[in-house]
Amino acid sequence: MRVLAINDISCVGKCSLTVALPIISASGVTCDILPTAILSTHTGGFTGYTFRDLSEDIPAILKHWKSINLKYDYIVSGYLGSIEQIDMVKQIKNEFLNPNGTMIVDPVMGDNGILYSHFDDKFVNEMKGLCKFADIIVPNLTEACFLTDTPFNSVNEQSYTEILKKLQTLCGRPSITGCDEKDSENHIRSTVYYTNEAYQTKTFSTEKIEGSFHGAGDVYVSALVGALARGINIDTAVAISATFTKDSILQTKQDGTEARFGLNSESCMLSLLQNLDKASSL
Ligand code: PXL
Repeated sequence: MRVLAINDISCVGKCSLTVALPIISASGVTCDILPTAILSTHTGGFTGYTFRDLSEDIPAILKHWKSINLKYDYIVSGYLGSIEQIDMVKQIKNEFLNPNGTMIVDPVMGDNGILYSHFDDKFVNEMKGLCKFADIIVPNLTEACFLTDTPFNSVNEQSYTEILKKLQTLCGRPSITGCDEKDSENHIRSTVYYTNEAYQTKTFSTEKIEGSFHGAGDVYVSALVGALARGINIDTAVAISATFTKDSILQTKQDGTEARFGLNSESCMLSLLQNLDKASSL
């Protein structure tokens, strides 16, 4: 299996490609990368970061790849710095995804109800267009709200499946991460998603670790792509990825490192790989 991860390189802060490459590779599949930009740190929680847009380099990279007949089983896109790059991802899907391949779009745009720096309504609109090119989309709750024109502060537990249904107008297999729920004792955090069977909604829940943690979405989608590329079914892949993300958040909280430096997933990797192995031998 060959995966292409399209995302930025944030040199510090453990997100985008510095998370995608180790996790997808460790999952046991080939991961090639297309960097969209190089930043000294990511944009969430740091000021004064550098940002070099790599759009100019991408056409020549793609031309070379075409000349060596590269094709991918999975393409996963993440942080895109401009509308021009959204158009490039559509072109990459058309030219480099195998006919039976899977396109996964993580519509990275915001968190906690607000858009990240550099993004605006026009970008959100274009991102809706990119989601239509995807087989699977993995927005967090904030991004799901922007994609469906739902006011974030109007959302409650009952809204999740409604928003998921609205997302289906953009993509056949949407999911929403970071959905908070309360049961009688614990706060829980869920991923709601559509399975392969049409119109069936499912939920996978873990305990909620209080706090805000940067890069959790990137950790989740990277493990998900790794699991799917290993041939693991969507239900198990969601469960493995959400558990890995929760374990990484817990580790980060225990370590007491600053949220903006990303998740400490490193020590959770062994158990991720064991879970992947177990699931692929079933
Ligand atoms: O984790 C998402 C992400 C990826 N890349 C960059 C970011 C962010 C979120 O802030 O700034 C550059």
